[in-house]
Amino acid sequence: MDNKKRGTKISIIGAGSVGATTGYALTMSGLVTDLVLVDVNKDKTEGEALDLSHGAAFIKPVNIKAGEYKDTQDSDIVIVTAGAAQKPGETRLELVSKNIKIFEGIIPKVVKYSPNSILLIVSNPVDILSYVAYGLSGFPKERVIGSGTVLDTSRLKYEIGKKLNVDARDVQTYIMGEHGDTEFVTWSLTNIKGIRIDDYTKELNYKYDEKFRTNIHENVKNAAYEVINRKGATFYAIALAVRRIVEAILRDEKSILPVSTLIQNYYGINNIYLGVPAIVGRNGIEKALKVSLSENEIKKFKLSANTLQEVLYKSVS
Ligand code: 6V0
Repeated sequence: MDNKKRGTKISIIGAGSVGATTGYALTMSGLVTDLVLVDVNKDKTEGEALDLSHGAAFIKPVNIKAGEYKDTQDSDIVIVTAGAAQKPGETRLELVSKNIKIFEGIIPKVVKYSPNSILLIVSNPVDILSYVAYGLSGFPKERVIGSGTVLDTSRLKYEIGKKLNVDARDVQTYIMGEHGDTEFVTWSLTNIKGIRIDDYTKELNYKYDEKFRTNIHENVKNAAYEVINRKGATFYAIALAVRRIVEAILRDEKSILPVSTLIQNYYGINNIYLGVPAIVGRNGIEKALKVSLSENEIKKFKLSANTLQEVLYKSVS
């Protein structure tokens, strides 16, 4: 594969568990014609590229390469999953200074070769690093997207679906705020395919009370810890979440996804990246949507913003 773009090109910086699994999800999606993996660990990256390439007989053609930054030239989307991952017991926010340094090395090189790309940030803490990438890249805010609470929202739909014995895809709801410990459930917006959750649970005789809500929120908030404690990392579900965001972009779907985006004048919060429902299409974030939250949810949103602002302030000052 030369560097010239022929079809749809995606580069993934960081070919660890999340990067490689995202590559796998993308090769199966049929959305991509060129996939480039870049990582400081060359052997692993070459191994991943070969392993992915050997699926050639079962997928639509994709040129897959373990490369250098020059090979990422003219990417449509550059996904960043590089960096230190959470160790058991470590919070996402504890990763911040290590990963900011790594981003200072990565983002300028990405921008040099793909000045018109969309940056999709996945490394944690994803809201902070999306903001850092926004600053380092000089890209407009529309073209720097964090995976935000897309994964957490899927976990929430799974939990509610399991409790109410209904298809997770019929659960309409969001986790908003930080992808991390201060994230919260927008119960006030939650419905089952348009039916308010309190009506739905009443109709089907489920108890919908504070205990129900707290239980689900705790399970979602602690989901990553539960997986990391058992298998060391989470990667399948995030890879599908990333694939979903990529799909919305490449197909110009105008889908509403709770990605991390620059917050401006949102319940009095400004200049921070946080997960909020946004319209995602070929231009990236087409619009961050201001949703009506309850008093309690607004408080939680502000707490999430303040927590991240403090971390950001400490790590850049
Ligand atoms: P991993 O398996 O350790 O992979 C990280 C990769 O980054 C390794 O292969 C490293 O060699 C590589 N790397 C380190 N420094 C550089 C550099 N300067 N340039 C290029 N590559 C580099 O971690 P894993 O894949 O499990 O996680 C990656 C990141 O994704 C972590 O920050 C996780 O916390 C984060 N996740 C984010 C999620 C989300 O919802 N946003 C979900 C899961 C994980």
